[in-house]
Amino acid sequence: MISQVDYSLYLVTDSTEAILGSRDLVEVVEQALQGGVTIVQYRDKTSDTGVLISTAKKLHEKCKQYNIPLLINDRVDVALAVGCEGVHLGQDDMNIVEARRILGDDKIIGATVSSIEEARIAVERGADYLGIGTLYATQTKKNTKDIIGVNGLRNILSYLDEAGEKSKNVKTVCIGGVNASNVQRVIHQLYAPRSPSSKPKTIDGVAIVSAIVGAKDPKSVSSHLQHLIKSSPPFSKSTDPTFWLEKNEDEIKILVSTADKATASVHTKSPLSHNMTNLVVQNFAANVALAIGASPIMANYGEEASDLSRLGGALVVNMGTVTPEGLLNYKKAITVYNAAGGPIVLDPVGAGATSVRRDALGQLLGAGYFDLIKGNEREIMAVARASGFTLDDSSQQRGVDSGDSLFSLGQRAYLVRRIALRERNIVLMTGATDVVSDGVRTYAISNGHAYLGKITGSGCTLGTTLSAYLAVWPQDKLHAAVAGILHYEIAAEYAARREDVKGPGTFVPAFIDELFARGGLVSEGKESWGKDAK
Ligand code: 3NM
Ligand code: MG
Repeated sequence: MISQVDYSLYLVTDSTEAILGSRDLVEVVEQALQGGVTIVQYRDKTSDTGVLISTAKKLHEKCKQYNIPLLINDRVDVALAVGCEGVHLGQDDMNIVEARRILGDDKIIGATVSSIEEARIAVERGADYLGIGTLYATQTKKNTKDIIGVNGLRNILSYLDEAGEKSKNVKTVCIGGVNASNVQRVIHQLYAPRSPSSKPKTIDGVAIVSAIVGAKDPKSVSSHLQHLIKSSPPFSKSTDPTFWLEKNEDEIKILVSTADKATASVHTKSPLSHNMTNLVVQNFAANVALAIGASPIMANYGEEASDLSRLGGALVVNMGTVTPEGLLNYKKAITVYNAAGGPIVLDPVGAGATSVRRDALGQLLGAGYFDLIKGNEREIMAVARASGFTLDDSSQQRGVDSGDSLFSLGQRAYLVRRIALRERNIVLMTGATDVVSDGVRTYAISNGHAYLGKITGSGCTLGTTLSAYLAVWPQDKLHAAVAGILHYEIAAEYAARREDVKGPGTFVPAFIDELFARGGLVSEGKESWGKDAK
């Protein structure tokens, strides 16, 4: 029995007024069983032992009908009395070793853990599975020890992956705030290989209380959740990357021809570029979007996102002038775009500059999936930290300007690739040479012009440009990004070469003209780009 347990949709019950209300728990659980939950934990922190046993017996009868295991939270005695399949033990409950002695090897014993150390001990003591949390803050359990987020979970999973056979094989579920709006993204983000070829340890299931027990229709919610768990999220449309560029002329030719096609597509399809951007660049970003053939809307109010997300365009979240209210608006928009599968570009402007911005970045990374994250070196370093990497550099970003590079091209490429692999997206680090990667293929592009560093909003409007490219070229988001970068940077080169351009001021209008003129002509600049990176 134990080896075949399906942990994928793990229902944890709750009998409180706030969640169960006046309904009958056994009926609610039966509906969830009909909807497809794969394992049930009876969790009741307040009832007397007699009530616990009689309810558990009824639940066990129902579960047996559906061939689904029933576990009891905390109470080894209740599990014994009922003869159900096992127990779930919190950190303050009976020691796993003692519970095992009482229950025997055939019963399932699960343990709540929220750190690597707790995970190590639970595995050592013989837990069959770990309930890892708290993923997100939840009304259901207010006295949780730590909110560890996707990063904390990933760290525990990587630890288990590398700490020997026993921990590699232990089953895992995540718990805390999981619901239909985030379940696919959470599972997607918890798949975090260390290198392109490695198969990481993945989460075996999601444990859910309120989203099922508190639902009006637990059956349909469970079956919807089951469907979401089994299918890939709407934003993961692109094909799996399969190679890694080493100065490959054929690949460069493909990129050039793709870039031309994608550029033409932006013109013909005129995708919506929904910008939630900072006060400084709104006008410029709208002009750039128009010049490349996209259809811009500057809409910072989150409530507008659900209508806009249905129009086949893409969203830019640019946190250049972030406020608490702005952050709430971004989160709303991110949730609806993720659900609709519309691409999102995150531009973490000045993310390393203040603790407010670092915190905002952490919150955004926890709130959704970003198809592409772009930033200068300091910003991408802040992203790396927020994504759970430890960097030994301590330099403090001053403004939103990029500053001097601290790293070699190879180091920058390595960092970008690692973040992309972890976040399962595209990461672009801009600079004199831009490095862009999907975690497997990594390209370095040396186009552009120094004037781009002398005007405001050149990074932000590149984000706007990339959103349009992602919207029209979802089949390969990395190629879409490369196409957008080339369009943008080759236009800058042509603009800077114009006789009437004398400096940054005259560069801006010339640049907009060249962005407009370069539609479909990316291949003209090909002799000057395509350097590869490792
Ligand atoms: N244990 P919901 S969080 C029972 O972190 C429980 O160990 C947690 O409820 C932990 O799915 C939690 O309604 C409640 O957010 C999860
Ligand atoms: Mg407990």
